[in-house]
Amino acid sequence: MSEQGIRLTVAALTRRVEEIFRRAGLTDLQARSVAEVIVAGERDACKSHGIYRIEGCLQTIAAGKVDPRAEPLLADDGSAVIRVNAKGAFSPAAFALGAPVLAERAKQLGLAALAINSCTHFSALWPEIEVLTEAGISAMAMCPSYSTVAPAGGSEPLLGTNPFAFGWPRASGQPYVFDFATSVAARGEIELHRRAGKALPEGWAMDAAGQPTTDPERALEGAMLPFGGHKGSAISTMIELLAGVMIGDMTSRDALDYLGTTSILPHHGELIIAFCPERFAAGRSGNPLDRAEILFEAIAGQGARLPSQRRFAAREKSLAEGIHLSADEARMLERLEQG
Ligand code: NDP
Ligand code: PYC
Repeated sequence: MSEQGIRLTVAALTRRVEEIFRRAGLTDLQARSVAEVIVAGERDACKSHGIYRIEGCLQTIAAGKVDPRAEPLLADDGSAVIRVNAKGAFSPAAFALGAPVLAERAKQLGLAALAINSCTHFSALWPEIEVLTEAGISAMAMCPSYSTVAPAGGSEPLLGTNPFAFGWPRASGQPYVFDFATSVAARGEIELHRRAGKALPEGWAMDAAGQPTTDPERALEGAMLPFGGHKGSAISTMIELLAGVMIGDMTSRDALDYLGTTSILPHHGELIIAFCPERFAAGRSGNPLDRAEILFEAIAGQGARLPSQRRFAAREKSLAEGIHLSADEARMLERLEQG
């Protein structure tokens, strides 16, 4: 293989990743949905949740902390709260089951929520948000993780990197979507810095003694920092409450106690809240989707970019030219295919 690496179509990479997961014993639904979310990360240049995550998934299966044969179960009583018990499966399979009901219920009632319980969660949240914006629905998604982040003013891991994502549908073109860890950076970024032998930027993490560090190894042993000081710390705490405590699932501390390690993927729940903008506007002046466009144009008019623009540009390139994998990544894929 050339040291330049290889290019694969999205479909070809998805087939290969799906096959790795089938051979690891996942059901068809789990293998397909997990492969799709990982390849979406790679396609959109979100490397922290791309193919490097395959090994973490396989290690979590081997550790018996995710159930490869679990069939998630939907519980729908016709109300605004829809539940999917993942029964120990990977979260994308549970979301795939609940998402169509969530979108339909948000259109019917104006507002609906999907609570996913008992899942192993490793993915970016924007693929889920985009399913809902494609259905004309605005949505937010959030979940705990496991304790790796110190609250603002503290020095010990307690909160997770707790991602938060939001999406707004746009009639023409790509949706407005943001999706970020509530820590300064996703833990996956620290791991990628460690693998590349690169120092972290200042202000990402503390070592185990509570001192600032730019060494990824020491950061992984110590604590990450929330983004925006007390503001990020409060949003992260809200996620622990809504997507942990409120839905009767694990907080990040519970998840770490359950696993006893951060070397495999965390087990907890997820909350997705969906809104129908037209139902909320209820005939008041101005169509909400049209009014949103005025805001987006004003942002772009100042030369600022919208979140996800980088990602959408990467997607267009991947779809046109194929997904580029470095030689090391291509070798990793081959190694995992050989079992
Ligand atoms: P980033 O900081 O890379 O990006 C956060 C968001 O901000 C993105 O929507 C990004 O859009 C946007 N953005 C970045 N720069 C700009 C800019 N200059 N102007 C406007 N918008 C901008 O994300 P994180 O590293 O915090 O998180 C990465 C991923 O990790 C997320 O998808 C998250 O869901 C996932 N994650 C998952 C966890 C889990 O437990 N499952 C835990 C933590 C994180 P763009 O992509 O276009 O740059
Ligand atoms: O990147 O912080 C992270 C993360 C934790 C769990 C899945 N991704």
